[in-house]
Amino acid sequence: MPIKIQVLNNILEMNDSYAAENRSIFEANNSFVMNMMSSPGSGKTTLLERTLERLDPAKVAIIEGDMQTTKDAERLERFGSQIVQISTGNACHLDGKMVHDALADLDLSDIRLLVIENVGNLVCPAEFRMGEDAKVVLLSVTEGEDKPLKYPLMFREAAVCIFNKIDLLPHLDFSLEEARENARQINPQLKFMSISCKTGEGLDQWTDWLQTNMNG
Ligand SMILES: Nc1nc2c(ncn2[C@@H]2O[C@H](COP(=O)(O)OP(=O)(O)O)[C@@H](O)[C@H]2O)c(=O)[nH]1
Ligand SMILES: [Mg+2]
Repeated sequence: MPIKIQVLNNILEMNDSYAAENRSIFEANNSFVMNMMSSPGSGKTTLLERTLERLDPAKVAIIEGDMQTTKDAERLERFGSQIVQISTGNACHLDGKMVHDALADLDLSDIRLLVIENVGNLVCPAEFRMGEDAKVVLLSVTEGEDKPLKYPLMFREAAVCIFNKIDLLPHLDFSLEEARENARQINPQLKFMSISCKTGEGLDQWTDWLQTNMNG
């Protein structure tokens, strides 16, 4: 086997063993764990703000992944949920070990929902499992309908695809139907939601989905 491929396999195998350990910690605490992924600026942190306004913050914990700065964690601090920041430096994604290390700083015993906000990027985050129950991909309607076809792995791995910023649709040529069709080609099982973090449209469906999983 070529050496480069061997090395990559070893990295992914090591990642998977951390992911399995994380998984057993999540199960032992009965925490539903969601890995939130998107391009930078699609609205992950804003959706978390809207989510924390609607759920009991004592039951929610957050792991914030960013290459630089603690800005997102600072935006969420006011809700009072447990938050751990992971600064990835040059790494473009979170991985199983980073999440495993972050778990040392969280008490999951009362946590029904752990949200991991991944580094903003439609490519690498999809490749690294962290032991989560579900991957959620956000796509802002400003990004274009073709993104599921251009970045298929992320859409294949996701359980839910959220189209955000639908308040902007009147100003754009974006077709929700075309975007859904493109994503369905990649992943026929994908569940879709269309939301606006600005107007609140669609957020009930989102929090219903979360609550069903938190109680499950
Ligand atoms: N118009 C509009 N702007 C939004 C919406 N959601 C987020 N934004 C804005 O998009 C920008 C990036 O949001 P942020 O949550 O930081 O994205 P992240 O990088 O994915 O965490 C911010 O200026 C938000 O106010 C939305 O539903 N509608
Ligand atoms: Mg963010």
